[in-house]
Amino acid sequence: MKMIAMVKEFDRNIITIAGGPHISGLADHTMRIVKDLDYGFCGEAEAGIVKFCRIMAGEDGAALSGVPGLVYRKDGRVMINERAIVEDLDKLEFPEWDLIDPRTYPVAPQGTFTKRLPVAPILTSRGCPYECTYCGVKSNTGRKYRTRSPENVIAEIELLVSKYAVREIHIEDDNFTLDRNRVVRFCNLLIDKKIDISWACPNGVRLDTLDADILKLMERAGCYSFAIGIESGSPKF
Ligand code: B12
Ligand code: SF4
Repeated sequence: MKMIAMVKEFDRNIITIAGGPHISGLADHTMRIVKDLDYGFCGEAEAGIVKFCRIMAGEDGAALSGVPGLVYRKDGRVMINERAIVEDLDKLEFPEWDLIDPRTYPVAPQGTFTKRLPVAPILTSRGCPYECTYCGVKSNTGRKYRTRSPENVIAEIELLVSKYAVREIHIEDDNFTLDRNRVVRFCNLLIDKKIDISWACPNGVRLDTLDADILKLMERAGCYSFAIGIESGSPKF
C-alpha cells in the first residue's frame, strides 16, 4: 500500500497493478482499501496481462471486460473478470532468469534448509485437486492440476546449471508428487543425465502420494528434503 501511494505521489499518471495470492483471494476488499490501486489480476496473469498492456497502449481496442482475471473499477463498482488458467504449461517460456539471477540471492527463497548454493526455485506443476480447508490453492492456482513434462523441467534445470551455476533446486509446486509416473520420469532423467544438483520440496508433498520405492528413487536423484502436512493426529480423521 505504501509503495503504491509513493508511486502515485511521484506521478499520478503511472498505472498501478497488483497481482498474486492476496488480491486473488480478496479482490474486492483490496480494491476498496487501496484507493491508489488502479487494476488487479486474479489468479494466473499470463493469459490477461499482455492483452491488458496492448489495450492500455492503444494497440487493442477490446473492452477491459474481455481481459481474463482483470480487476477494475466501473461506475463506483469493483468488477472482477473470469479467470483463465494456462492449460499447457510447456508452452510457457522459461522465466527471464537474467533478471532474477539466482547467484545474486544469498539464501534460499523459502528460507528453510539449503544444502548447496545458489538455489533456484522452480514450478513443475500448478494447481491441486484436493480440498484441504486451510489451503489457499483454490484462490490462487486452482483445483485443476496441470503439469509440465519432465523433459521441459529438465531443460530448464540444465539451463540453470550451465548458465547460472545453480547447484540446488527448490520445487515450489502445490502438489509435486500427485502424478507418480511423472515423478519417476523426472528422477530417471536427472539420474541418466547425471545432472549434479541437490533438490528439495519445501512447499510440501502429500504423504499419501509417497511410498518407500518413490522415496528411494527421489533420494537417488538428489532429493534430500521435503515438507509434509500432518493433517491430523488421529488415524480416524
Ligand atoms: C514460495 C512461497 C512462499 C515463500 C515466498 C518466498 C519469496 N521470497 O518469494 C515464503 C515461505 C516466504 C511464503 C510465505 C507465505 N506464504 Co507462501 N507460498 C509460496 C509458494 C509455495 C510459491 C509462490 C511462487 O513463487 N509461485 C510462483 C509464481 C510464478 O506464481 P504466483 O505467485 O502464483 O504468480 C502468478 C499469479 O499469482 C500472478 N501474479 C503474481 N504476482 C503478480 C504481480 C502482478 C503485477 C500481476 C499482474 C500478476 C501477478 O501471475 C503469476 C503467473 O501466473 C505458494 C504456493 C504455490 N505453489 O504457488 C505459497 C502461497 C502463495 N503462500 C501462501 C501463504 C498463506 C503464505 C503466508 C501468509 C504463510 C504464513 N501464514 O506466514 C506467508 C506470507 C508471506 C508474505 N509476506 O507475503 C498461500 C497464499 C494463499 C492466499 N491466497 O492467501 C499460498 C498460495 C500457499 C497455499 N496453497 O495456501 N510463501
Ligand atoms: S494437498 Fe496440499 S496443495 Fe492440495 S489442497 Fe491440500 S494443502 Fe493445498
